[in-house]
Amino acid sequence: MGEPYYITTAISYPNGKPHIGHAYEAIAADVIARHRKAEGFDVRLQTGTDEHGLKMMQKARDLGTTPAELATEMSGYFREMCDALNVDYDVFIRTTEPRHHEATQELWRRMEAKGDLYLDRYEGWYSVRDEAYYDESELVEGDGGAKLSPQGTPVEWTVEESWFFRLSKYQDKLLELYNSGDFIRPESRRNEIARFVEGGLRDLSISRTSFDWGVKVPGSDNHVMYVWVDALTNYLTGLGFPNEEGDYARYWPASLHLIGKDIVRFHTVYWPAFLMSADVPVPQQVFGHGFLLNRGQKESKSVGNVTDPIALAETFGVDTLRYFFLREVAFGQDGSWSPEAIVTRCNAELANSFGNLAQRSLSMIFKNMGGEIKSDLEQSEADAALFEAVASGIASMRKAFMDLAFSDGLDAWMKAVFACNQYVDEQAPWALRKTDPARMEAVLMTLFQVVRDLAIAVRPVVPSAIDALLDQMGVAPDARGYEALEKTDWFAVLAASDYAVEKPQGVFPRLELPDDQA
Ligand code: ME8
Repeated sequence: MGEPYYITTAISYPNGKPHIGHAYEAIAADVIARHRKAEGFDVRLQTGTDEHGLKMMQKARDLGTTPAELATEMSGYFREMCDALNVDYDVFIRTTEPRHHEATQELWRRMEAKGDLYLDRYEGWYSVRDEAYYDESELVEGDGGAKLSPQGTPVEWTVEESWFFRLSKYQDKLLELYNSGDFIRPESRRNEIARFVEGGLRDLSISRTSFDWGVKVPGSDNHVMYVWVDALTNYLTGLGFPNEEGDYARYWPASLHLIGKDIVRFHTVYWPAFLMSADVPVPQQVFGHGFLLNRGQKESKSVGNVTDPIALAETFGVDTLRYFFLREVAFGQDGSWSPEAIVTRCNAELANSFGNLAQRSLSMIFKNMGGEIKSDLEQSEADAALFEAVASGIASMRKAFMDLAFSDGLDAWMKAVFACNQYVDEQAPWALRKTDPARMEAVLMTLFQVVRDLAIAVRPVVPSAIDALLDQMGVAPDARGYEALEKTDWFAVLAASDYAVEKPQGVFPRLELPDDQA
């Protein structure tokens, strides 16, 4: 078994249906997971829903239902979204599960045993929308002088008895963690967090007494834990914590927490401090991705531009959407989408470039060689040069993907596709059919191989379309990982296989803008 690689998404608030930002994060996490699998890692992907807290309680009250019912209904939609987008998670966790209460209470007990918890009175600002406490100095002024959180959400003055966590004690250790490696990415977010922590940390209020929708504090029955204490612990619960054998022993510490930029502070200040206090190793990396905007605008109910990601995938295709998100957005930065941008990008790159290369190569093999794959062929310099160009493009792509630079990686992949299309035009195999059939066969077999390799390389991004393509090429389902890309002699690969080309059918159809969006 390969090296373990445990990746998690944020767990979403199921106070409504999933939006496009949720889809973006889930897709990115799935592409990372599939890519690491292809690279030979033993991958585990976890996602889920974050069901406690005031925000859930208030939403349920507004809807005239209970938070438990609301969570169950909405959590189902998040799971459906993952299935619809081909997000192949290993664990879908809900924080209302009993095993999660146990894990969180155990973490609490360990922090308490360390002497890091004390009872006091909290007086300060709280944003229900962010489920976050803010310092007076962090607040900004909204319309009419209203006080808002730095995220622009309303805050309310809160006074109650509360358990506190000695966050201040961990300031130096946290700074050491940020300086010792790649704990926070991208760099800009690392700097932002380091500045925040250097500015001094106050102890954190970590329990509430004014409502009861949460995990009970051990020994303090009238307190429920602050929702972020319980939410963050989901990453441990999914591995069977507090049982430290089995999955926990294999996969903890997590390799990567993939989250959005708005919740980096929780994951890189509070979470590692809780873990240090409980003597649990901290995760290896937290990556804060950017926000996805709709034509440059935040989606919101008041603007009326909220998009259902499942409907979007139905309109344009799941693979298309996955490719678009990773190709269009520089990972870590904000990105913008629109129907026109999806159609333009995916037609140019998937349909016209790669799709067309695959379709015309396989059609010629099917028509002119009866779909048969041959290996006893003479290689020309042009063939060797193409193999070289494709191998180096794929190597760059893999390197970029290891570094989570998806857009750059796909750019390298696309350049290799261009080289292939140029090769087809220059070699003009259709003209060789009568004049030099042996050469035609060598050209078509060269194309077969580069299409196979380019397909395998991009499979983590567009898995369904590539599987349909590899089926048509007779590539066995268990021969689609990156180990299939290792080779010294290109034609020898064909000799060792029982590939055959079926009547090909395009796997990346040309898209058109739907009438209502044209
Ligand atoms: O924050 N573009 O849940 P959530 C990209 N429950 N990503 C976006 C986005 C957008 N427009 N809007 C939100 C929570 N996200 C907590 C997490 S983890 C222990 C608890 C991202 O449903 C957001 O940054 O508000 C977060 O990573 C994820 O979607 C879930 O957001």
